[in-house]
Amino acid sequence: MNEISKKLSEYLLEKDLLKGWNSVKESMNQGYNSSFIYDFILRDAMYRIGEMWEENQITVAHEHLATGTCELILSKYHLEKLSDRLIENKTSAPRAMFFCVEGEEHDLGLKMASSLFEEYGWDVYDLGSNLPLDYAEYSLEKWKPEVVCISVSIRHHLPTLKETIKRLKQKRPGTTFIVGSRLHAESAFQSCCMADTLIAKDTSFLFQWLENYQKEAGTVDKGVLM
Ligand code: B12
Repeated sequence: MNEISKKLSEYLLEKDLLKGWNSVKESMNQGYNSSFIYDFILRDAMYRIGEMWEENQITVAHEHLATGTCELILSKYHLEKLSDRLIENKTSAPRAMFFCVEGEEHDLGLKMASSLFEEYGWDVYDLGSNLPLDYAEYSLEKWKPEVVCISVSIRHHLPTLKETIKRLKQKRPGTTFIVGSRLHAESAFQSCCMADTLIAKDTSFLFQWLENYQKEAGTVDKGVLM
C-alpha cells in the first residue's frame, strides 16, 4: 500500500474531508489517471479500513463514518472530472447500465466504474446497490444498454450473480456483461460467469477496455477528460 492511500485511510476515519480531498487532488496534480486514483488510492484506503476492523482496531461505527467520507470524496472527484460536461446531450452516446446484485450493499466499486464510463462520454444508468433482479430485467428492457456492469462483494451472493447473468442474457443476448468484484480470482466466482462475461479485477481493467472500445468503435465522443 502506498503512503498516500495509508494517510487517506486515517483522514477518512477522522472524517477529515478537506485533508482527504487534498490527498486525492495531489495525486491528480501528479498526473495519475482516474483508474489509478480509484484502485490504488481510494480502494486501498478502504481495504485498509477493512483490515483495521478485522483486527478490532476500529468499530463498525468508524467503518461507516469512513465509508461516508469516502463516498463524498468520490462524488467530488467525479464532478471535478466532468466539470461542464454534466448537461451535455448524450442521445448518440453508447449506453451502459450498472447495479449491484440483489442483497449487495457494497457499491463503491460500482460507483467508480460508472464514473469512469461517464468520463468516456457514455450515457450512464447507475441503478446502485441491492437491485432486485426483476427490476434489473425491467431496466434492461427499458434502457437497452450495450453494456451491463454488475458488482458483487459478498460470497453468499454468488448464486444470485449466476442467476442474474443467466436471466439478463436470455432477455438480451447481444449485451456485453462486465462483472467486477473483490472475489475476481476465486473459482467459485468465475464459475458464476458465462464464458463471454468479462471479469473486471479493478477499474484499470475497465480503463483498458474503454480505451480499446473507443479505438475500435470510434463512436464515442472524443473529448475524453483523463
Ligand atoms: C465499507 C464496507 C462495508 C460498508 C459498505 C458501504 C458501501 N456503500 O459500499 C457496509 C458497512 C454497508 C458493509 C456491510 C457489510 N459488510 Co462490508 N466491507 C466494507 C469494506 C471495509 C470495504 C469495502 C469497500 O468499499 N472497498 C472499496 C471498493 C472500491 O473495493 P471493491 O468493492 O473491491 O472494488 C474494486 C474492485 O473489486 C473492482 N470492482 C468492484 N465492483 C466493480 C464493478 C465493475 C463494473 C468494475 C469494472 C469493477 C469493480 O474495482 C474496484 C476498484 O478497484 C470491506 C473490506 C474489503 N476488504 O473489501 C468489507 C467486507 C466486503 N464486508 C464484509 C461483510 C461480511 C459485511 C456485512 C455482512 C457485515 C455485517 N455483518 O453486517 C455487511 C453486508 C452488507 C450487504 N448486504 O452487502 C466482508 C465480506 C466477506 C464475505 N463473506 O464475502 C468484508 C470483506 C469484510 C471482512 N473482511 O470480513 N461493509
